[in-house]
Amino acid sequence: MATAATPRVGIIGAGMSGLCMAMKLLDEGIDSFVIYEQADDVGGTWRDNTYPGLHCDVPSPYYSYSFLPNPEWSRMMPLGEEIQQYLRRVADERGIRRYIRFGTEVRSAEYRDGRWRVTTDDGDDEFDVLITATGFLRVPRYPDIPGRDTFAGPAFHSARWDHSVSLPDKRIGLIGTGSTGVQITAALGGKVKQLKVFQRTAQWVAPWPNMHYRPRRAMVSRFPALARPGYAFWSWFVTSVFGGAPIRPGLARSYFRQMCIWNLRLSVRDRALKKKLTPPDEPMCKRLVFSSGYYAAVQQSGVEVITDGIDHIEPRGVVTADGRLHEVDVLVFATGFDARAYVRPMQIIGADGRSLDEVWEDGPYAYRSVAVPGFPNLLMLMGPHSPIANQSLVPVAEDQADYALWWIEQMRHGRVGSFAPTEAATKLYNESIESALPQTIWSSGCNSWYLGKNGLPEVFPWNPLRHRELLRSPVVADFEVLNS
Ligand code: N01
Repeated sequence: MATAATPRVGIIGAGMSGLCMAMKLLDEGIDSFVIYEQADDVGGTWRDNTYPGLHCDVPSPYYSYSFLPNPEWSRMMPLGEEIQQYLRRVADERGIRRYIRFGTEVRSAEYRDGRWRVTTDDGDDEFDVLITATGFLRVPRYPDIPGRDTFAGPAFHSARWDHSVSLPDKRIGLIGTGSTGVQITAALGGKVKQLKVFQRTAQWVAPWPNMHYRPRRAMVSRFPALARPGYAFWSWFVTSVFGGAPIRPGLARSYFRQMCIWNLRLSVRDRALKKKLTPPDEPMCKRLVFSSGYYAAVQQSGVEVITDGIDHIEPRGVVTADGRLHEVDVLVFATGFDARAYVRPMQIIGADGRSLDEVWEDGPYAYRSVAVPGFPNLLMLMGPHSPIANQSLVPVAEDQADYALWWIEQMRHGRVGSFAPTEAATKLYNESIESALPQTIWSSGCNSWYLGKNGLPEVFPWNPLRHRELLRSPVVADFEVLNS
């Protein structure tokens, strides 16, 4: 139960990270919190994305909270709907729903007189600590293609899938070949009347068979401890191999490189198609795509990969630069997200009246991905430069939530009234990030959503384990701390 000194905590977002924060608070006996959720269900990205073929390309044993294994995974790579079911179950079983204000969008939050005043359409509320858990790929990015709105048929973003549209009898135009476009193509190729894939830049695709998990499912249901070795193995594999390969040359990088090259060579016979599908950049420069069905799908009859640039969209379909009209019945934009939106368009206003928009004018930055100078008692989950590249975000959220909890505990025990990272410590941290980034493969010359305004990737340039180390022991000297 909360004591008189227990801070009130406002959490924005009931996705994977917001739920994690709630569980950490409840485990410490802190129930003085409110979660704001603009939608009517938990789940965040796994609630919003429902496109055909949706799954997570991180092995399922490692895509669950370390303290709550999920015996229900049916495959090596979890299906989107299974992740959503898992998160729903977590919210139910841990009694989190009663703390959530569903259908309540936070318009703004302002730090005034030592507290955060949160404004929603339902009114204002005040908190000692504000935690943003809004994810980072949340705001759909629609392509800036002339005539986009003139298309006569159904047209929607991959993250806003219109399930009222029946697909098998349709000609579908799919714009975008990132992780999402590849998953949609693998699911629909050969199963719809026509699939026209508009590819601006080819992607390297690593094969990864998605095996079924039924035997394990039965066993883990009976003996949850059996999930631990799987979690430990995949934790090691994902952080060391996926985590190490992009940041330095070596065995892991060569392994993925060769895997992608041979996957294309062996899977695609037609030379013209192979040429079309050969990316101009190094494997892993863009976020690596994993799929064992993509190359087979693009070779199905009725599937065409179109590499001529898109000139415009008209009511009947897509017109490419060569003047050809590609007639389609449905248009899908798998064109990604505004990865720099973070909490925005919400207005967050700090102690000196400056908004996060103003402070982040040249690009989002943070102290160790979790805090921003001038914004006392604000903590971010999945903030700028979090280790998000081909990683499981669940342990990242856990580390960041533990860090937030540490500060909340200091407040609860009266040791701290307010805290915010200093400008100097934040500058030093971001300078070290900037000097490490050019050595990563993400900076090797490609266009990707990792890249920020200055052309440098906005990801964590070291092994994800270092992120854990950075958060494990808070450096109080890096903060301006006021006692209550
Ligand atoms: O988006 P993207 P995504 N005209 O930005 C193209 C996560 N995720 O939704 O490469 C034509 O990667 C663009 O072309 P180009 C994961 O972190 C995870 O696919 O810029 N094309 C590109 O092909 C992933 O990285 C899972 O030249 C245009 C595509 O659209 C992130 O989400 C599954 C265009 C956008 O690719 C984003 O993936 C799915 C235009 N005007 C997603 N504008 C997991 O399994 C853009 N494009 C965990």
